[in-house]
Amino acid sequence: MGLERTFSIIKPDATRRNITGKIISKLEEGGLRVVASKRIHMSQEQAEGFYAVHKERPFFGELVEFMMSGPVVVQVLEGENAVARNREIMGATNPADAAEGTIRAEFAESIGENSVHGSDGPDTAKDEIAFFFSDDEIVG
Ligand code: DAT
Ligand code: MG
Repeated sequence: MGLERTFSIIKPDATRRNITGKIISKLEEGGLRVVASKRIHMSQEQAEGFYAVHKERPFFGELVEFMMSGPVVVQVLEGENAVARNREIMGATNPADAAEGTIRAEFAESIGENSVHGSDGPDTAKDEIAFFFSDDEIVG
C-alpha cells in the first residue's frame, strides 16, 4: 500500500474545550504523522466551499455556521492507508454509533459537533489538502 496522505480538521467544539492535544495523540498513537498543521478561523467562503458537496442537505446552514463558530486546526496526516486509518481512529459520524476508543466516541458532543473531519477517499483527500495547503507547507 505505501504511505498515503489525508486531510483532517479538529473542529470548533474541540478547540473550545482545549482538547486538540488529546485528539492529536489519538491520531499519532493510531500510526498517523502530522506533516502539516495550522490553526485558522474559517471564513464563510471557506466553510461553504469546503462543504459544497453537502449544500443540498438540510443541515448545510448549521454545518457552515458551526465550522465558523471558532478556531479549527487543519492538518495533513501521513501514514499507511492514512485515509481509511484516520476514518477508523475518528469513528462514525454520529458519536452514538462510534466504536469505543474512537475520537468521536470519546469526545464528540453530537452528530453535528463531532470534533473531527477526515477525508472519505484518496481523491477527496487530494482536493481537500489542496484547498487549505500549498506544497511548501507540507513537510513529510
Ligand atoms: P463525516 O464527517 O463523518 O464524513 P458527512 O460527510 O456525512 O460525515 O457529514 C459531514 C458533516 O456534516 C458531519 O461531520 C457533521 C454534519 N452532519 C452530517 N449529518 C448530519 C445530520 N444528520 N445532522 C447534523 N449535522 C450532520
Ligand atoms: Mg464526510
